[in-house]
Amino acid sequence: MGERPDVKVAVLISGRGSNLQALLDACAKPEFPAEIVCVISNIADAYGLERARRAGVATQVIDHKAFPTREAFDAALDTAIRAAGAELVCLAGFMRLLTPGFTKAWHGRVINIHPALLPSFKGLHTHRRALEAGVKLHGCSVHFVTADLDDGPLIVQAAVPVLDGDDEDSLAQRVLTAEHRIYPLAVKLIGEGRVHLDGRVVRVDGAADAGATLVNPIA
Ligand code: NHR
Ligand code: GAR
Repeated sequence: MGERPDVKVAVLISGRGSNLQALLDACAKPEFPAEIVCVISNIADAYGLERARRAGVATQVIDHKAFPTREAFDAALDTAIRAAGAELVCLAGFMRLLTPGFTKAWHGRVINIHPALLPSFKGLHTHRRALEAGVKLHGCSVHFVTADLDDGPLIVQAAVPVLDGDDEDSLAQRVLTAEHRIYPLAVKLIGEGRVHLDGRVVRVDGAADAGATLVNPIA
């Protein structure tokens, strides 16, 4: 009584789907306030589709190459997402830029996980570029999606150290572990109705601040 229904989520993927798996695992817990109603991939053999099937979640392949324009592809996405009854769209390694028409129609209801501490390292190859830049702290960000790439309001971020001897793979793995923690957290906060968009800034109700300053290296 008085409980809000679970938020219905569509997850869009293009690949291996480890972030999808983290969301599936979170949603399998009875107290988690979200339900994944469909997984959509633009790539027919994305491994994430197998993860969804195994979890008993409906899947759909919408191949961007089958459409004459980006607008037509996005219209097909929109139709499929609405047909599934989704209220929130989670991009999880989804590799196609969304058109302004789509991001406007879904403003405040599409989120993405990006493997960098935005606004640093927008775009692709974030770990390589972080190593080249010599940053000592790197990480990941969950943000609302707007028409501008990797530019939307930030919801949750996690920082990880860059360690001596890191290569792209070891750094990616450390960041990915943090992604699997903060993506379900962000969906939980939205499902609980605690996330509020205020222009470029997101407010999270009733959240504690991180306890500590992360310094790297320590000497
Ligand atoms: N769409 C909009 N409008 N805004 C964002 O912030 C988006 C987005 C779609 C996806 C995820 C993203 C990332 O976190 C994302 C954010 C794809 C590209 C890209 O250049 C860039 C960023 C992201 C996803 N895609 C090429 C394209 O032409 C295709 C690349 C490929 O197919 O391999 O769409 O990094
Ligand atoms: C993740 O690291 C995600 O942050 C990143 O791709 C990986 C997908 O892994 N996303 C982007 O770079 C978006 N352009 P996954 O398929 O195992 O979740």
